[in-house]
Amino acid sequence: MVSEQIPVITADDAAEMVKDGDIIGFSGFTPAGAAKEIPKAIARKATGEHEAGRSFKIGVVTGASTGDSLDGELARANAVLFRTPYQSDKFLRAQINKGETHFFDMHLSMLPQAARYGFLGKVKYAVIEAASVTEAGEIVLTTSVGATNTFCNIADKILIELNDQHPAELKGLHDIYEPLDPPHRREIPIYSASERIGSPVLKVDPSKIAGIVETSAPDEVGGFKESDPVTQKIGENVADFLAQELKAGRIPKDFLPIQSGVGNIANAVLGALGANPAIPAFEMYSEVIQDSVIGLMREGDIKFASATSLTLSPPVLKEVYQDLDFYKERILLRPQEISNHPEVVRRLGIISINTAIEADIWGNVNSTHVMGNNLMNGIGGSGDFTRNAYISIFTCPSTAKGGAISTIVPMVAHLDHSEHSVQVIVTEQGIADLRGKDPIERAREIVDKCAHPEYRDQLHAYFDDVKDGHTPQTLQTVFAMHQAFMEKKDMRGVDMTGSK
Ligand code: 0RQ
Repeated sequence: MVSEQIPVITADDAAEMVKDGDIIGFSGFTPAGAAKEIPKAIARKATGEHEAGRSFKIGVVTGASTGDSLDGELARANAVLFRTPYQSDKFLRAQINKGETHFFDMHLSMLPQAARYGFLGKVKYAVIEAASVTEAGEIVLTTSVGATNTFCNIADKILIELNDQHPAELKGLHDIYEPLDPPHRREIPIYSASERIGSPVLKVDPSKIAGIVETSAPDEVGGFKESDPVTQKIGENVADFLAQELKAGRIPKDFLPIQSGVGNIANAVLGALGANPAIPAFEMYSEVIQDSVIGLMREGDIKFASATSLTLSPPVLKEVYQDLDFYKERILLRPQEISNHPEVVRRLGIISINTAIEADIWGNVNSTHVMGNNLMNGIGGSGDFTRNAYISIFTCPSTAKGGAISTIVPMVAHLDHSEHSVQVIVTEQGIADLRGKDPIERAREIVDKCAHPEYRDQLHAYFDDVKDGHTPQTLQTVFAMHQAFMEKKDMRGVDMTGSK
């Protein structure tokens, strides 16, 4: 027991407090540090309420995606009224794409301030995971910070999952700092990736803690696929490009901090950066620390990593906990408002590397919607970094679905990152450097360097002989390749010459 005032309760007791329509801020940025037992209990309550003929849905606000115990369970119980800012759960995604759950896609750095400003409605409960809690309300968080600090500050009540999978020695891994709101905001005083500006503990008003649920549930982080020849080649291309920039003196010789997205391509890119002898040991100022970072840290290729979550598969997290002193000197977890802060990204000169679903020949990128309609995950932190990066890079395989989709298209079917923010596109075919190029020069660069050879002629046919305008778009045919995929499941062989 923490104190007489803070009761230890069951997850079902906690769920009982939650009412239909409540908005809840849950901890979690990826499955790392996500609440698990209380959302499962809320899902059980929702099912019971629905069986009794009563409505029961809650607003679910988190740091980013979470694990199956949160998004999966609540979606299967049909208990999600709205969801923001990011998700990657297949059940929830299906509900969102059927129009059964409202989802609004937000830049992750902006979620905490939007919650503080009241833009998301009144947050009733913060439901968070902790490694330890004191009577005075000092909380050591677990494998992520995300927006947990903000949720605790603005919620009426706090419910804590005290998880004994995480050692008390985690204290010192986190750096909790929340900016003042306008018109009183000052600069975020971070001048290097490893700079500490806040507190190792999250301080909350202990009278707001409505109860503690004791748990032992591990983070629900899946493993990674071994990189295949395509992701391997993308990684090598990114590393070659950065080595070339270094040699040309366009990147300082000490190198710059790296931000890297999540997933298999991101893992392969980091591996390739570590393996390239021309690239010196570097720092990361990113949002997610994945398995590959830990290996590279061990080998001395990564000197320091600042992020908001430690998204590690169970065996790698175990390795980190067994040698926590080593990693605590090299890893720092910050609130997502700070890890992704545009001001800091611009100041530190971060090289951003994120993944596209598709890119167009002008340099616009779609990161979120398949064929323009169906949400995949969300924009995540990719916009926070891309728009403010020293060099912004997007990677993707040149084709999807066995070659039937070209990821290089005449115009993206949904826009997340515009041509004004995207500087470099990399596929397994090559590197398109868009800096200082006009639209036609960019189109040639992207098609010739990044498109799959099977699609190059038809893409050239779209713009080669069109002389009309600065960006010679032809609206009648701009989505002909997408249309062909919708009709016959293949973008190959589409006649784009009709555009002339
Ligand atoms: O589907 O497995 O059913 O075939 O999309 O594609 O190539 O496995 O790549 O897992 O890295 O995901 C952009 C979604 C890429 C992700 C995205 C299909 C493809 C496959 C996945 P299948 P891959 P990844 C940090 C920064 C946005 C947020 C972000 C993402 C599936 O990286 O969500 O960057 N990014 N956040 O077949 C139709 C196309 C397609 C396509 C791929 N053009 N058309 N389907 N697919 N291209 C994260 C955070 O902020 C926490």
